[in-house]
Amino acid sequence: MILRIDRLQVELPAAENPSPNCAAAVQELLGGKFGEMSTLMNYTMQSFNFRGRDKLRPFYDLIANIAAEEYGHIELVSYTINQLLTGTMPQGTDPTDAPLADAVGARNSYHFIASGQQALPMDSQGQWWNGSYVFSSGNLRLDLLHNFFLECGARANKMRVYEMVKDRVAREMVGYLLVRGGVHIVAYAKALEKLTGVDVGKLVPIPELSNKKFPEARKHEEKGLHRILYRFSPDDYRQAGQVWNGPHPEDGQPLEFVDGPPEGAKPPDLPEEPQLSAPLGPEIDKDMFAAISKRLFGK
Ligand code: MN3
Repeated sequence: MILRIDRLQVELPAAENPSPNCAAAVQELLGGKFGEMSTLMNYTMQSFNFRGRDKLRPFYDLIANIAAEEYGHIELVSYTINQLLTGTMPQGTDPTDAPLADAVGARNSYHFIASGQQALPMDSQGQWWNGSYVFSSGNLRLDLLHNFFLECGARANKMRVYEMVKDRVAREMVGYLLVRGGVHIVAYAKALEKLTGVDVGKLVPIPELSNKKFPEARKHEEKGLHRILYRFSPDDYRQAGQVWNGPHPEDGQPLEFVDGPPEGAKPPDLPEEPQLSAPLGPEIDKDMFAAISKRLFGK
């Protein structure tokens, strides 16, 4: 079962400069091959398919628990896209004025035609996320090696999107997810180390750029978030702590398994899409509305 908490894992600010094309770029981190939908579904399927669970319980607990965290990551990226799309069509609400005219020039027209200026399960090129991005081989070493690679690829994509999009909402989201993705890289490295004895930690960081170069990531690392694995369950997945322990491979600080999810923050309230849902725009005749009201209610 999945328990759901109506909080975002980290607080997101409103966009300062909403932009459809920035929103389109951020879509890669949601529905791209290396996006959060892929990490979510890879670890979810691997946990459902896990054989030898009782014998290999710490590895099962690790993969299943990280899958739960990824659910909150697709939520964070979606809210970022929504913030970047909110307020980008400024022409008002009269359909004859073509209030969505600017959307014709947007890279992703699905944002304006197929949704109400909202996130969709697709990548930055408008290609739908698909199940072929999921790798679940049934071999634990192979799956862990794949997950390590997937998280490193995801990290490269996050850095490039950060370098493309300057708005604070995108950078806050990427900064936080660079830190959390970094935890997952180390977690899969530690898992491979415990399973085989190989020192995968010597490979990190991939790419070589440190998270500390990104101010929005650095502030979380200064609070120790790169050392913390959260346990996303009221009572289960406790043996993940048998993998998540010892020193962090980059700064040698001790890893910590925290008993519960992060405190998180309230999700932002998104306004209605004015072009479709404004029954009382400035052009509506208030006298006519009053006359209808009088006929119906007698006053
Ligand atoms: Mn993630």
